[in-house]
Amino acid sequence: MADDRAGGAPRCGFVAILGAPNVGKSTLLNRLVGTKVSIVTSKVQTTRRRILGITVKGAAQLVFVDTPGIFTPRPGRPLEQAMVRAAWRAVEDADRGLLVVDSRRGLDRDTRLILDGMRERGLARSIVALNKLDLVAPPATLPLIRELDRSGLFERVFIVSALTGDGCDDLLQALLEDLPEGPWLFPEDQLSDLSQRAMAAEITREKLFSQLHQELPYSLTVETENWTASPDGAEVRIDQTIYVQRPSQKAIVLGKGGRQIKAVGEAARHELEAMLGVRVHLFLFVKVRARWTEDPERYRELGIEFPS
Ligand SMILES: Nc1nc2c(ncn2[C@@H]2O[C@H](COP(=O)(O)OP(=O)(O)OP(=O)(O)O)[C@@H](O)[C@H]2O)c(=O)[nH]1
Ligand SMILES: [Mg+2]
Repeated sequence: MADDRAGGAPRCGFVAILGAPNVGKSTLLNRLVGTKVSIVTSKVQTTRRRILGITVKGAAQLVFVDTPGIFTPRPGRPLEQAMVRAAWRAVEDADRGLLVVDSRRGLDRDTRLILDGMRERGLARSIVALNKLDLVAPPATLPLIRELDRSGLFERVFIVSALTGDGCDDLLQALLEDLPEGPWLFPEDQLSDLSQRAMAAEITREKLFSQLHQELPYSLTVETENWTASPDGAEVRIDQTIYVQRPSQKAIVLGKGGRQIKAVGEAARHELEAMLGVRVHLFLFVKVRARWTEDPERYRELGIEFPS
């Protein structure tokens, strides 16, 4: 890859993508990296951990950090507290913050909370991406841009649609140009820091989030227990456990005659096969663990710290 780096001294840096739940952070990460590294659903609080998405352009390696949406956690919900804490920590560790705002929602309570948090932490030089441009008329974003400008926290504002890709090239270019000089921190072909096992669990969780309703997705977590490739490498058997909190939830996840879990398994298997390029045999088991959200072991599997 010597040719690729011929553009000058190597540069590398971390950009943390932060914002309120559901504003499109993970969609934007996937768009900027050019491949799916973080799951996306129409529901809030999809992302639960810090996830790296890495992209290389010429001499530059840009490491994006996807974070859980930042909101006021409800008292007594340790998972929510851990998610919000993981998000702030990722932002504090990064070279730069990229705040994503939903152009339609504007500066709602959650986003104002984030602006306050950025001020408290002395985070400046951040960039804003006003997302979901495809859903608003551009002039409607002007008051929003003025207000973000007045906050003094941001160097630049970009108007983008992570869904269609509009404006995303300009944003990426600006972030690349700004990277500090320094050696690359990851191998050049690495796209993410999630192991295949963890990504496989995330994919199943995405399908559960999409197919189940109301509060149920927030009551479950998925872990990959076993991953066995066939000797010729053409097939893989993956066993996963879905932890729920109550027997009634287990019944819903299974569905009548096992129909629900079958549909989830089918959707997850399709995506895993496309991702891995091999035949996948996916086995899903549902276990009731009333207090899994208070079990540090489950947090370790999730890649976040148990709130102490
Ligand atoms: N119309 C439109 N929808 C978008 C855009 N970007 C994201 N979405 C949708 O917004 C929803 C939330 O997207 P995510 O990427 O999961 O949002 P997030 O900010 O990562 O959400 P959390 O992880 O829950 O905090 C999904 O239904 C996306 O398809 C966009 O530019 N335009
Ligand atoms: Mg997300």
